[in-house]
Amino acid sequence: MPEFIGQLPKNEPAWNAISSVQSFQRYTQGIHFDCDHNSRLTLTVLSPNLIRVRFSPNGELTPRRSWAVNLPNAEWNIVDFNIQETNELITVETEKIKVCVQRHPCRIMCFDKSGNPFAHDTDLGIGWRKNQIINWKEITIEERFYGFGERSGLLNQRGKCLTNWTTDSLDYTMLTDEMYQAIPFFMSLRPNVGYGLFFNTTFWSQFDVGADQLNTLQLKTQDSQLDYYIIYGPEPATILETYTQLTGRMPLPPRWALGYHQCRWSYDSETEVRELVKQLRNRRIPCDVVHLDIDYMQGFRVFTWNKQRFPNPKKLIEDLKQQGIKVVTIIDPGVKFDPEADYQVCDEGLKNDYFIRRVDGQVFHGYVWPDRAVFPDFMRGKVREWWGNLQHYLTDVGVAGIWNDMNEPALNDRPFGDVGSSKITFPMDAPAGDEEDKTTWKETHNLYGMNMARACYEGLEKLRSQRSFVLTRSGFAGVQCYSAVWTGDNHSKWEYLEMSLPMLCNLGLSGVAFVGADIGGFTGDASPELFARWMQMGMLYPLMRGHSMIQTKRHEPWEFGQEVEDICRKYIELRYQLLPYFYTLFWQAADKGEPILRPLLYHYPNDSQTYELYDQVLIGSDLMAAPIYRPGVEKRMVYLPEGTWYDWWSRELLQGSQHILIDAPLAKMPLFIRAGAIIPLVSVMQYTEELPIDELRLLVAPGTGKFTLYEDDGNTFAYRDGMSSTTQYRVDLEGNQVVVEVGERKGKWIPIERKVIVEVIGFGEQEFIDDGSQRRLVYQ
Ligand code: MIG
Repeated sequence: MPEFIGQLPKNEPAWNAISSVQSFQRYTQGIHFDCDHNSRLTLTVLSPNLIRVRFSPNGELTPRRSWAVNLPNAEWNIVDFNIQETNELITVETEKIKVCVQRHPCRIMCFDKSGNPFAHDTDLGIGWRKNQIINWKEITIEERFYGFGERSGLLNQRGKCLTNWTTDSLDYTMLTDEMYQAIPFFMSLRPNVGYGLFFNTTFWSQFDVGADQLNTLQLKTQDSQLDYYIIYGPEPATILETYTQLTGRMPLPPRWALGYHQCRWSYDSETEVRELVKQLRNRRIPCDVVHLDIDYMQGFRVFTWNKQRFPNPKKLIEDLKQQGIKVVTIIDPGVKFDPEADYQVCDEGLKNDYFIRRVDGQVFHGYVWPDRAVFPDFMRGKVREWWGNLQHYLTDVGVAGIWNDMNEPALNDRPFGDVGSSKITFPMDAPAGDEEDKTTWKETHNLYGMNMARACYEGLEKLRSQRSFVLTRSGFAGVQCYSAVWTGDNHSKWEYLEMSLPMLCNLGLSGVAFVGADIGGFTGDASPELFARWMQMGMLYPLMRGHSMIQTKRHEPWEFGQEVEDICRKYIELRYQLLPYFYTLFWQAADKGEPILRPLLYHYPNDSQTYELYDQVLIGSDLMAAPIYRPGVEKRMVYLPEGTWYDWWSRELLQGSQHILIDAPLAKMPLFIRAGAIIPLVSVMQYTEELPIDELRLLVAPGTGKFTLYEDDGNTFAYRDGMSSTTQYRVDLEGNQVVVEVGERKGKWIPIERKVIVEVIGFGEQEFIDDGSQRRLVYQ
């Protein structure tokens, strides 16, 4: 067992406290402070809004780890900063913020340029004891807290104690703490002030956000040093841009991955998969992807196929491709321990010593789906390379994406289902990582899932000439660089529908934009009403996947009667119409780290009405949805932020800065367009590549605004060599006229010849053949 997993015992020894600053020296990128007991504090200025704080009780800073997710200090441009010294304070000032270090007692205080304080240490400052370190900070009355990676419950996380320790949190509830993902990052917001904090520790860590003491934030870790980054905004968008500069951004996924995904545990034979696709196409339910869960394998052996049920996967996948369906297969990290059989994955791993060993040198075993299993050490480069290449067993037959499950890791000490079997993890003292940078799982546990996803992503990038789809259940800060994330085993209950939006929003505010929850709920049977409402909300999820557990009632859209099937079709179709809009949002995520699904506070950070608003969401900056998530409800309140809005369905004009009551019968999800919005739409297709896009429709809401449309081939890596294009559209009001300006298309990628129809709400349509040149359209 780990030394201090979970709450610390009450009778822990007292903390050693950082007391006074003795002296300090400036260096190119910051300042070193020598403190009492030989302890040392270092501030590094990486950007005018980004300061790294490190504290070491014994004065030594460990060198950078090979698996570190933060961009190295050396890769930041040297930034200007001033130092001022008084008897009490040493102040570091950049263009954006001031960080003051008080001498007695030593504590750190930050201020924006108007003098608003943030991220102040309390008088206790920093403390430490054996293998633990803590930092106490003040929380002001108005502050709210968001992000923290994957979190259940609603939006604002203040008042909770949030642990960063990846766990198979099946059956999670509103109150669950440890989740599949561990992302030690948050952002704090109050009117005019916003900052983010990335706690740079891979060890077990915890944020106590005013749970223990109402107005105190505690950062705790089992690391031997304190290492965190202060990221000043004040806008959430600035915080995220900087945070993702530090930890990375998502690569552009293939465009088909933005379509509808159909999944179940399991479509477990070729016949069943073909029948499913036949139903999808006959019923005209658009779909791009079918996922195969664990039963496609031979006895749950990863990288194999069950020959009885899938006699010719290559042929099957080829036939599905003809129908516009891509196949994604699940892979777990546990490799069946099968040395007697001729199972290559196990043999190669054993022969090359790729599996995790206990501290006594024995190969570590755990029990998962294939029964007794061994686990690759994904912290090692060679192992990742080997694993990455193993994906060829799947890509050779045409698989286009991989779904990484159980990688928290989830495993038991005895065969699944045995009496007394309990969840375990790798022994905390077992070695992990390469020889040059060896450690134990105490330090790398949180990184296991992300490094499995990384191995997969890097392997697929080598094996396929097109972009692939990667999905993972577990991850750490930076997981966005390799994979999309889904929120694991939710239930087919209204509470989980309600919780899904804030969960996905908090993931988005943690740098992970490509996220989704299982539509319909994984565990249990959805009612027709729940399913219809879930598909409406699911259409907003960046990853739109329906999934359900084995032995539950089937959850395909046609399983709930004609009315629900029609509702599902309507919302999946809407998703397909909005694809050019969504694709541009994915580009914004890849380019700037922006979330795709955004809580309202993201664009209205000074409007405190948005701070607790978890049941409305913005898709990009211009579309706002207010879904229904309770049974029997056919009306709801909607908050319209400042400005003017239009009802998506009736095109009615609505004044902002007010609450309205809106009708929402079962077939309707309230949806609004911001005045000044320009939303690109295409016609409905049964899959994203069904037809060439020879007609693009721009839906314009009168007002002032702009939108940059991003386009490329949607499939290959040519965009990295500049084969992409952007077009900027602007809308403005001039007297009684609405003027739409189409900018010149920039970039090397040229779309096929197409008609562009520009519809201004209330003013009618105009159209032109898109030759990439500038033009001005006037509406009156
Ligand atoms: O022990 O592969 O969260 O999506 O269907 C359960 C079977 C393992 C858990 C995943 C779920 C998946 C299921 N998996």
